[in-house]
Amino acid sequence: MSELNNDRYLRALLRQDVDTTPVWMMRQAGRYLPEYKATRAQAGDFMSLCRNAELACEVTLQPLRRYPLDAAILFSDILTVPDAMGLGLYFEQGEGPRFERPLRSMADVQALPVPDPEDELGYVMNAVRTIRRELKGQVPLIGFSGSPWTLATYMVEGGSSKAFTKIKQMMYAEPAALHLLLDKLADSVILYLNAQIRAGAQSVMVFDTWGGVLTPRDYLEFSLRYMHKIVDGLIREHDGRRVPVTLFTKNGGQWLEQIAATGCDAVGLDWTTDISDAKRRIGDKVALQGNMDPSLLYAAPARIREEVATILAGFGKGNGHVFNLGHGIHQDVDPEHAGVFVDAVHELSRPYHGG
Ligand code: 1CP
Repeated sequence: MSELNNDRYLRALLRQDVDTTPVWMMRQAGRYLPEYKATRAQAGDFMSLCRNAELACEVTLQPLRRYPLDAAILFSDILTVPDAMGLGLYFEQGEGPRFERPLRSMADVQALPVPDPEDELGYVMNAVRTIRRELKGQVPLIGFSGSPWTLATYMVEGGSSKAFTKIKQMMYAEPAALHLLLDKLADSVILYLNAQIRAGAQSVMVFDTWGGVLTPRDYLEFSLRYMHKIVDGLIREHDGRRVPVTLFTKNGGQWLEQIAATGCDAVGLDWTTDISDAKRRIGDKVALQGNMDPSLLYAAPARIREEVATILAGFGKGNGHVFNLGHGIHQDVDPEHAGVFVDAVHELSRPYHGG
């Protein structure tokens, strides 16, 4: 078993004792940091940054040099998987992600390959190995993927979406095609996350950013069912340690019990759920990750600290809380405010642990 200097994050996910509540931030490497923008410019574009193990490692470590974060997250993107399936991912200046060849029909779905993670996605595994080497056991490394449903939205819409028109049309007109797609994506994600674990990821998280746009019934059928398949297919122990799995559905507050029942170790919460309610509902089964509104980082330091204190009090005493934002950090926040947030979690959470 390789040694970790700080394993609070892994311990909290397993609901074990910690000295202070661990904290990291979704999208902690990114455009709010001037040093990220400089490295991205050096790489040329976003995908070149992801494909270069040394530069991907550099941007992964940048937020850890500024803040005493309790975890690092692999610098990559959820859309590497559809790209490896042949859809042709590209980013246009000032625009979101796009695909050259979006999926339109059952025939397109049938023709999709399940990518070999050591081949088409070998650059991600190289980044994982490089980051682990450079972290030198400072904190654990989180690997990740998108949920099948969330990946499918980009693959069918051809990019970001507001109304999800095309994928919902497919859902009603050709549900078998959508199920085949989701099943292939679940198989691809299992291989991809297991390869990340073998390469050195010490915990994995599945981002279901768009599960919350589904009706209550459709969420269970088209999103949660395939995340459950992933949880069942993952390596849960590696290098002598349990590899915790976190599932995060944005806007998923109404399904917490069903998410917790998949057998995952932790459930991510956005800011629209009260953490004390979440703890009452599922806190005896899983750890909770979250859940400050990322917009709070626009507030003054005193207000940020007050919000951190309120969330800590909501969770109360006991194990099983990983502090985070309820979604990714916004690109125009003041980096100093992120530091206020991280320090407030460590300082204000001590009374909730030990004794
Ligand atoms: O211009 C740039 O530099 C690119 C911006 C960017 C960044 C920094 C993109 C494009 N991806 C990333 C990195 C990233 N994406 C990480 C790793 C870094 C970290 O957390 O520190 C992770 C975990 C993601 C995950 C991701 N990508 C999600 C799920 C989480 C979430 O925020 O909801 C989603 C939906 C994506 C798609 C994507 N990739 C990039 C953008 C701008 C988007 C969102 C597009 C949209 O809103 O639909």
